[in-house]
This record gives sequence, structure tokens and C-alpha cells, in this order.
Amino acid sequence: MEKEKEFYKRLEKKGVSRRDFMKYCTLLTATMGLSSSFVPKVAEVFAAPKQRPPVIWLHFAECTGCSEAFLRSMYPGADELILEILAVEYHETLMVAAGHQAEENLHNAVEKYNGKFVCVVEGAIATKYNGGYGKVGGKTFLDIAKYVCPKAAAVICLGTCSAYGGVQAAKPNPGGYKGVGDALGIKTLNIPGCPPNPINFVGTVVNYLLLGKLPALDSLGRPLFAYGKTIHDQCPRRSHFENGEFVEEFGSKEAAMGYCLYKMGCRGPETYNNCPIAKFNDGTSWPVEAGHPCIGCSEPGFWDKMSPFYEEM
Ligand code: FSX
Ligand code: SF4
Ligand code: F3S
Repeated sequence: MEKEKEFYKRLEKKGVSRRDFMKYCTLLTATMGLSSSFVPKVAEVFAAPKQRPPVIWLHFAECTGCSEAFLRSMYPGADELILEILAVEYHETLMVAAGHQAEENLHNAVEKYNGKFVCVVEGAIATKYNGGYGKVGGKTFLDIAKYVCPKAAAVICLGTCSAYGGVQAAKPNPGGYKGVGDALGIKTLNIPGCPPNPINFVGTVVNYLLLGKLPALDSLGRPLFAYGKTIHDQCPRRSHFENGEFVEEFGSKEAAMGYCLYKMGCRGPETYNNCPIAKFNDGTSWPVEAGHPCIGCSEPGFWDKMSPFYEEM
């Protein structure tokens, strides 16, 4: 109870009312595909966390856009998630430690929580030349991943790079970059997107804390609750006119906001993600709403498969 009170006080200080927070929990619960009766339980996961799973967060080849997107997570804020809900033991871009101290922290965390921690990975891994195309502190990404990932209870790949290789794996890919699963030959839970939507990461974590298991996945390791439908199937611009008649396939006439971007190269029909529903930055907008065609950023190999981006499929 005390914990809960403190939580709502903290939110208030950040200018977030209890009502806004409950709205977010309702959106998150719906995004996770759970019935509305779960809303209070989802709120409790944030307000009065019962367990804090240890997390080791690795960074390989990437642009750090995934962390940037994550830092814009609404409720919980990134600070809340890292300090109160999860026990993040190691995170290269956010931690204070550097140099040898950082390496020691990683080693200690891996040994202490062997078999129990969740490993979150951002960025792809170079596999050619013994992984020589990508190093941190003199160690290859490949060696670091081989040391850490097999000891984790679960490996969550945050972003298309760690999930499927991303821009690093685009042709001609001289370093032989791959996603973590392919590079190590292990099964990973993938939350792709360049960047991914933080709500899909939060939903995965909440699923784990609430139901004690990871969510159901598709054949590419993506949680079905977020990647079960195509962008096109959920797109408000899909409302259109046929023979001069308004056809309401999705949303309202107002929501259609103009025109379908298919002829400008929109890859929405081939891309599985929940951007039209979850949106980015506090539910502000998403690429197609802002007038830009979807470039298929959550699909494996999208740099090669989906380009040239502005040509009709
Ligand atoms: Fe990749 Fe993420 Fe794109 Fe960037 O960590 S999915 S390049 S948004 O930063 O990995
Ligand atoms: Fe489909 Fe893209 Fe057109 Fe939306 S804008 S209806 S996703 S093709
Ligand atoms: Fe990416 Fe397309 Fe969504 S480009 S962010 S999957 S709309």
C-alpha cells in the first residue's frame, strides 16, 4: 500500500495524473491482448512490484535509437523501469561505471545471476573473421554474447539489429553481421523495429511479471500480441473511396486523413507491427500518420528486401 502511494506521488510530481496512468494501463492491457479485467493487475505490476528480475543489457552494433525510443517510454518512465520494476545490473549506455569497473560489473552480474537473469540485447553481431568487425573493450561482440547469452533465462532482442541484423547486415555486409539468434544458434524473443516501440518491450516484461511466462511468439520470435497483424490491416489510411463512394474499412472518414501511401512505396501490407494502434512518443503519431510510408523496419532484412523505399511494391 505504502509502495503504491509513493508510486502515485512520484507520478504526480512528473505531471502524470492517476487517470492518465490508468489510461496507459488500459492501452497496454489491450496491446497485450488481455481482457480489461487485467487492467488493475497491470497497474499493480508498476505501482507495487512484487519481484524485480535481474537484467543484463548489452549493446553491440547499432545506432542507440532503440535506447532513445526506450527512454521515451511513458509510464513507467525508463528510470522507473530500470530501478523499480526491473533490477538492471548492467547497461552500457546508462550506467555510471566505465572501463575495467564496467567489465567487472558485467562479469559479477553474470556469475551471480547465472541461469536467472534476463538478457536484453541491442545491436547486431559481426560473425566473420572471428567477430573482428565489432568490439567493446578489446573483446568481440561475438565473444561477449557467447559468454553472456547462454547463461540467461531468456534473451530479448530489442530492435531489428539484434533480432535480425538490421542495417549492419545490409548488403554487402563485409563483417558478416547477424542477429543474436542466428549468430549464436539460440532462440531469442525478438522485439524488432528500427526503433522498436517501447510499449512492446514493456508489454513483454509485464506479461512475464504478471503471468510468469513470456508471451506467445510467431515463427520469427516476435510476440504475437504486437506483431500478429500487418500495418496495412490496422491502418487508418485504409479507409478510401471506391467508385466515388467512401468505404470504411478502418477508422472513420476523418481518421483517413488523406490518402493511402501505397504508391509512394508504403510497405505496410508486408510489415507486421502494431504502430497504428500503439503509436510512438506518448501516442503522438507514427510514420504513416505523419505522412511517411512504412519502410518495413520490423521485418528481417528490410534494408535489402524493402528498398528502394519510395517505389511502389
Ligand atoms: Fe538498430 Fe537499435 Fe535501428 Fe538503431 O539498438 S534497430 S539501428 S533504431 O539503435 O539497433
Ligand atoms: Fe496500407 Fe500503407 Fe496505405 Fe496504410 S498507407 S493503407 S499501410 S499501403
Ligand atoms: Fe517501422 Fe513501418 Fe512502424 S517503418 S515504425 S513498422 S510504420
